[in-house]
Amino acid sequence: MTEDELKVTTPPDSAVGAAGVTTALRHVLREMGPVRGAAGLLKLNQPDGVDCMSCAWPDPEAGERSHAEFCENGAKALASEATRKRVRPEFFAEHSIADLARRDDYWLNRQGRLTTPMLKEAGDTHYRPTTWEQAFTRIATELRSLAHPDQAAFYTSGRTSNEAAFLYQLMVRGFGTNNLPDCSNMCHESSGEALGRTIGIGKGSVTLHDVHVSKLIVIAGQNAGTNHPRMLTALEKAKRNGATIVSINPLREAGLGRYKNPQSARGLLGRGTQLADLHLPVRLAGDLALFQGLGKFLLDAHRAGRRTPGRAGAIDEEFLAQHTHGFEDYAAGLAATDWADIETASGLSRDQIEELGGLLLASEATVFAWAMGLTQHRHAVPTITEIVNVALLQGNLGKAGAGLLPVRGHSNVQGDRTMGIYEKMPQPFLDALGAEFSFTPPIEHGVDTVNAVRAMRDGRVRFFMAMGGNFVKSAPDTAVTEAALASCAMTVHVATKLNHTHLVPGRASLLLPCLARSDLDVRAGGRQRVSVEDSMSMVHASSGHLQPPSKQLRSEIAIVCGIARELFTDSRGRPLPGAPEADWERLAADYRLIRRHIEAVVPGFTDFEARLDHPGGFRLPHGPHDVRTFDTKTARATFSRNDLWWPQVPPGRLLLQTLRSHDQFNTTVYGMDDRYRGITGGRRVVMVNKADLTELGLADGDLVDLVSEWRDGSERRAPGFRVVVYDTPRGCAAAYFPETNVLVPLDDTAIDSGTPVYKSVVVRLEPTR
Ligand SMILES: Nc1nc2c(c(=O)[nH]1)N[C@H]1C(S)=C(S)[C@@H](COP(=O)(O)OP(=O)(O)OC[C@H]3O[C@@H](n4cnc5c(=O)[nH]c(N)nc54)[C@H](O)[C@@H]3O)O[C@H]1N2
Ligand SMILES: Nc1nc2c(c(=O)[nH]1)N[C@H]1C(S)=C(S)[C@@H](COP(=O)(O)OP(=O)(O)OC[C@H]3O[C@@H](n4cnc5c(=O)[nH]c(N)nc54)[C@H](O)[C@@H]3O)O[C@H]1N2
Ligand code: SF4
Ligand SMILES: [Mo]
Repeated sequence: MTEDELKVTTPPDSAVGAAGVTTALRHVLREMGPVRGAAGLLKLNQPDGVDCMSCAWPDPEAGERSHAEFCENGAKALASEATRKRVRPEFFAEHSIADLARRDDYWLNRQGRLTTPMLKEAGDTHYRPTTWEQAFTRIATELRSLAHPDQAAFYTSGRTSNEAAFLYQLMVRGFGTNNLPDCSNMCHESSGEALGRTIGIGKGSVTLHDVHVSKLIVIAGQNAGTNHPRMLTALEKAKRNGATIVSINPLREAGLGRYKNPQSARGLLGRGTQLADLHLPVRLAGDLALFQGLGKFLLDAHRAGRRTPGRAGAIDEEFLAQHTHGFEDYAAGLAATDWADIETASGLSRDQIEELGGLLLASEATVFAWAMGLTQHRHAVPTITEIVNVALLQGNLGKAGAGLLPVRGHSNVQGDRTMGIYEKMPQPFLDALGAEFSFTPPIEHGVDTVNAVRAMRDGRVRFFMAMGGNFVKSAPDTAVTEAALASCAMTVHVATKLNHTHLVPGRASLLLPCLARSDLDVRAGGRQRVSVEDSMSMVHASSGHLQPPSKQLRSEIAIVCGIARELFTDSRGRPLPGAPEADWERLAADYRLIRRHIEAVVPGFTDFEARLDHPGGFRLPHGPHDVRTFDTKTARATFSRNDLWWPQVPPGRLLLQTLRSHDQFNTTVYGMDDRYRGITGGRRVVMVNKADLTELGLADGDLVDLVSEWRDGSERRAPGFRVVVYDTPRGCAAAYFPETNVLVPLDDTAIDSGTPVYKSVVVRLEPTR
């Protein structure tokens, strides 16, 4: 793809419609062909079918689903996963690792599904085929050779099923470490941290029904039209029930403009439904200020005697008295905060903020939704606690149509956490795990993603295993992360498709191909299903049904069991002293046995197997939502007092956010078109406000290098980006991830969550020489 093919047009003001349907079908036909394609699509998100592997948006009640219960990006994800193309051993014989490492993610992904376990030993230039038994022995030998279990780290990406995740963390803890970094560390960690300390549970409180009956839905820092497309259907339903919708975003994302529902003739042919009633073009990282402004507005309105329908005043004094702690301190903090600072930090006028304040005042039940636009900033945790503050003020928690909704990314990232994929899992979980499998799990906290990179870089971690994901491309500071990974004695990758991380091997490296979610999974105990948990704590079954790409593939579960058996048992299959007591072979043959263990260890899974039979699954308990109980120190929801902070950008510099286009799933690039932003045919673009460009002496179409400047004086460069004039607030710019990850300093992380600061990188634009 050359930059000459890059085309920029005015972004459309509507989303989906017929263009979404044709794009989806084109991908499916090209990758899967008509028969396999139709079989795949008809089972996607159906109660007896496959849970969509793309995002974590929930499905409607089983009885309310249509025959085509998926979106364009779900179809693209399926096409990419269930493609008929194959990467066979001959491919690796033909291409050296160094040769493949020069290809981009788009090319790598298009080569197809991995088919054979591959091994690279020290000195090898190529991956070569190996057997599963050799692979397992090789891994176990390497792990046993480490001086301490903490010299190994085990990453998880969020597509892994509950069952695989549960066994994986059991294996890791059985080995003796809590080094379980995951994609969540780079994603909603800030939300988990903020919610954990304020409402006592790190998960969102909202159900799909709440969205449907909400009066006001505030969506901050989320591009739903691209990243959670079926959220638009839920918003359309809310809208028909009378909801008002507000978008808080530096960009005017097309998804919250007019929505053309592909499942109705009106949507396909007509003008569609206008979703957002109000758009607040907040400055990058300005949401803390904005929500403080909203808090001030509500308190002033309350003092002035104004009322929210159904309440005695603008705020819900009864809820505050019964359920919260720390209000006085919070209010004192707000009183000391200046409107002038709020305006500077947010880039919004007081009038604009008060317009949203007025909507809050008029709403009986408000939902607050957010995603990466809020979580990937230095002050992400305090920012999200300010959303909680505003929600608490009006009692918008634990009642129909209201609540807090961090919209998760990967389809099972929330479930993986529930299953124990967490470097600092609470002690009661570890105790239950130890009791169930008669061993003593390690208690010292492990490394998160950024700390895993640091530990590899510094030689403290020498073994790295990844259950899915594309670690070197998704982590920050690409050059540092690559060097860190390459310094390991062994890297192990369980994956469906080839990506760049597999081409940055340690001294030895294993590439283990696994079944994907849409693949039929038949084990000794018969056809298997797995379970997943979505953004709204709904746990349900997923059963693959497509013919797998190769007979050699194993499920993630079978792979974990294979390694664990080698690591923990003697030649007769008897547990070694101190190892978890588990029958790894039987667990790999019949996943119901895994679910029985989950039931015994993880709260909320009573009667797991039977409840999984229920079409649509079941919901895990959520204290604040269900009964207004809060598992905090004071047993109340906690207000937070935060200093107003926002990033200072030196003159001549811009604040850059790195985000997704409409044609990718994280590091998997499906194509070159960001249709909703009017940018097609290329990805090396940087979107900049017109006035900033003029001031910088640049023009639309210029070719520039992006150079990030960090506070320690270090600089990082991403060369050759085409400038695109775009509607974004002054001082703010945007470019796609993962091309821009080279610019993000490893040590630039959010306070208290450790999430890389992917959405506010200080950069200068230098004309490319
Ligand atoms: N098709 C598709 N679906 C996906 C993914 C994918 O890559 N492709 N990825 C999945 C994953 S893992 C995740 S985590 C989610 C991500 O879903 P999103 O969070 O929607 O993803 P981003 O593209 O990072 O978009 C961030 C949005 O926040 C806005 N924003 C950036 N900074 C700020 C800010 O400071 N304040 C405010 N108010 N807004 C800001 C941006 O303009 C953009 O609209 O999507 C999931 N679903
Ligand atoms: N600059 C910047 N960086 C970011 C972000 C950002 O907004 N900006 N977002 C961050 C976020 S929110 C996230 S979640 C991370 C994502 O980080 P990761 O989860 O590490 O990355 P993905 O691109 O989702 O991983 C894709 C790979 O997973 C493998 N895979 C796919 N399906 C399966 C499966 O079923 N099983 C197995 N074993 N493997 C599979 C394939 O090999 C594929 O190449 O990136 C983060 N990085
Ligand atoms: S909204 Fe997300 S989970 Fe639903 S079909 Fe689309 S990509 Fe899949
Ligand atoms: Mo994510």
